[in-house]
Amino acid sequence: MNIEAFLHAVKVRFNLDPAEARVLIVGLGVTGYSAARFLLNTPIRFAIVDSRKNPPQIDGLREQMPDVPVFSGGFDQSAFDVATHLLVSPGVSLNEKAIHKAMQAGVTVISDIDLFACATDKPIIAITGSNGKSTVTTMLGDMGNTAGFKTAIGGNLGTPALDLLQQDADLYVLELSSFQLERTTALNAKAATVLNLSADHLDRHADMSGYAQEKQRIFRGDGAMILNADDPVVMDMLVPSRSSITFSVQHLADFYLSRGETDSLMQGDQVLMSADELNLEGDHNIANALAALALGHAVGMDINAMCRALKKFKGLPHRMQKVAEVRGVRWVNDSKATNIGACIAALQGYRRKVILLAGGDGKGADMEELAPVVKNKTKAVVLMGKDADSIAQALANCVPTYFADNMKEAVKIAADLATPGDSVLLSPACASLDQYKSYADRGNQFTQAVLELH
Ligand code: UMA
Ligand code: ADP
Repeated sequence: MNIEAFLHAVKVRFNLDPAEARVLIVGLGVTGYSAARFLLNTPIRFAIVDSRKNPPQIDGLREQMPDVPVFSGGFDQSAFDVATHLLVSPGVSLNEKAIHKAMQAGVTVISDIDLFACATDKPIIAITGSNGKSTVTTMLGDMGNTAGFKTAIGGNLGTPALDLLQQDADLYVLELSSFQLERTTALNAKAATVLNLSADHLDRHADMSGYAQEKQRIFRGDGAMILNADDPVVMDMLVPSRSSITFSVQHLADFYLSRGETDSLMQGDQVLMSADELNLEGDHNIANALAALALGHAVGMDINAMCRALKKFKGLPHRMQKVAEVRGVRWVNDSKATNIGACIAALQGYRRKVILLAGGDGKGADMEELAPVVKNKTKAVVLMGKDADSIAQALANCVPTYFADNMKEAVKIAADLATPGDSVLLSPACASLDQYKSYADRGNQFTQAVLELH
């Protein structure tokens, strides 16, 4: 990193002058810790606050930077009182009283993504949307590396953006959540997309339009806008004066799916590859591939190299992942379906009715939206977790519903209901944290329970 250029950028962008600024990092998860490691190599003074008594990264931090002040076990007002800038982690709501008060007093809120954007002059591809972010981000990593760009991928995907700067990359691909975007102003991605929009995180955002507005912030700057022509809310974000590329699985677009004897991925009138060559289930994954092609094209990746990478792409774990076939029943792990849109996309891919395992924390979404597709595509639903009762109410009169206390029980109920030729799909439409450590833990417990059926 060129430190002079970085300090100049944060001064211009955020009036952040090391001589006077005091940055308070709010949250000591992986984001807060990465920000602390980054700021330690600059002259900027900072402290950290976390509401948890034992924040996850406290031991590493105390060992690596014993002199940095850390306030834990609450949002200590005295820490906020002296701050000129707050770097707020994505897991912390901006509606927190201490943050709200600081903002009203004129303190500037920034994000780790802002610091990242000020620290690099390399091209950035930025990806958001309700579903498909991780898949498209990972596809682009493979495509970029195949096309000869040293490509680093991260953000909401897992590796915090600032840690990516340690890699010697020519191109950065960032998956960004609405929480990250909500507090980011400095990003000027060379290519950015909102893949799709469906209800999610309505426990944190006031309503769908507030959620869409946060997502739209990914287009700040003057880079290419990559837009899903099948999603009217996304298409409304088009700024006519900007360069834009569309993708669609329903009709003609810059990158689109042509249906025929063999379905093909197309760019204009050029056939790029057949849809069968993509080793992934469902139209939603074809949409993801088209979005990735459009994003790669916007930053100058070779189209043939991108297609080569797509043909090798095997998908990510916990997303429509076949776990086993037991006594003629196919078991599929889609634990990453943490919202309604993902569950609907999963169900729509099936021709024959499935047994669905769902439930968890619905995050305030209206589960009635699931009813039509559940009616058409499932023969029974097994529900678990915090919102099992309210989902059952929303699905009343659609199909028989069953309740399970845990994953093992849910798998047992589904196994009793299934007959050879059936599929059992874990696609919960809910977050996992009410009963599991993470969506991956939920998916692993599912896999384990299925394997024990043998
Ligand atoms: N927390 C507190 N008090 C605090 C700080 C955090 O209780 O003072 C809680 C939060 O409410 C949250 C948890 O701690 O439940 C983690 O929050 P965090 O901001 O410390 O999270 P990080 O460890 O920094 O991880 C974040 C993203 N997490 C969230 O947005 C909740 C990670 O996305 C991301 O991979 C990481 O930054 C690197 O960029 C995870 C995620 O679940 C995978 N994202 C959501 C999603 O994909 O739906 C948005
Ligand atoms: P994200 O990072 O946005 O959560 P993932 O690629 O991890 O996206 O996929 C999350 C869930 O959404 C999985 O259940 C997956 O099958 C589903 N999914 C992936 N792409 C799409 C899409 N374009 N539209 C709807 N659902 C999708």
